[in-house]
Amino acid sequence: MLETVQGWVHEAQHIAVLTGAGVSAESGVPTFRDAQTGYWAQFRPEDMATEAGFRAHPQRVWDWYQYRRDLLADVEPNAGHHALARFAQQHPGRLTLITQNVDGLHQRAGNTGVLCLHGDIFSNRWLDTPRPCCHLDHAVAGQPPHCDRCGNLVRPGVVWFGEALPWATLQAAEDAARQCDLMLVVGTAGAVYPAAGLAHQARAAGAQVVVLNPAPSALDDTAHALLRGTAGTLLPPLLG
Ligand code: BV8
Repeated sequence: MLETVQGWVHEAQHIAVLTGAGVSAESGVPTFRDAQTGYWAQFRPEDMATEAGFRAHPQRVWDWYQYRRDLLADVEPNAGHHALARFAQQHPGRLTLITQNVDGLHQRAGNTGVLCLHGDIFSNRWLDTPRPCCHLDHAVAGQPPHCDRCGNLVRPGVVWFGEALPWATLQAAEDAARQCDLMLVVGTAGAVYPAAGLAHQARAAGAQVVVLNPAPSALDDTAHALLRGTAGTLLPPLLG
């Protein structure tokens, strides 16, 4: 099956790649659901990655993001990230990279123009619409940092559950899904929407869909081919 998909990659004029947390697993980054270990095992990520969760427990949620940021400080992009970046550099305009990940590892591997559906864990923004008194660079240190004039809290610049994805990014991702002739779905459980819906859109628009995952996923039924394996072992031979 790998040889067949290599042939599809060779023939495809426009490849859309949708990645999830699994593509960073071989860098040592726990996947979104595996990240809950130790102290954090008692909390559900779906509850913490929400505005309501942050408003109810600002210091807990802020500390959770700091914990994840600290984990990311010591990791490097893996062979899967590098294979995607190399292909994009060698074939300008043929690959659109769409990621659900907030870890920045695709960009650190050299991919540019990454469509980051769920934001960037290393960015911050105000929780409430900032007033003139709110200067992010003057936010008073704390867990979380906040405006010392009006108490506005600083929050991570990611898309929480229940929040809209950045409109232009989602539109670009949907355009790529509908216009590609091959979609590679790499390292995602396919449980989070509207991101997971991109695989369905690609399939419906006539693209060949390939799922790369060591385990079954909710998107397996969209696939014309399933490659059971890890991103770090499959992407280098697949993309050359
Ligand atoms: C929204 C940032 C509406 C935060 C994240 C239908 C349509 C629209 C919405 C919904 C819908 N149904 C439900 C919803 C609501 C919700 C949703 O999808 N809920 C789920 C839980 C059912 N969606 C939303 O709320 C979205 N917003 O729809 O807003 C709206 C519109 C207008 C106005 C207002 C509102 C927002 C969703 C974004 C949430 N934010 N991240 C943060 O990181 O803290 S999502 C977060 O979870 C990640 O970013 C990632 O996207 C997701 C985790 O998924 P995966 O990446 O798949 O990771 P997971 O750990 O689950 O799986 C890892 C996989 O890797 C596994 O399959 C494993 O086998 C594989 N693997 C392991 N090792 C490897 C590997 N694969 C390859 N190689 C390996 N080595």
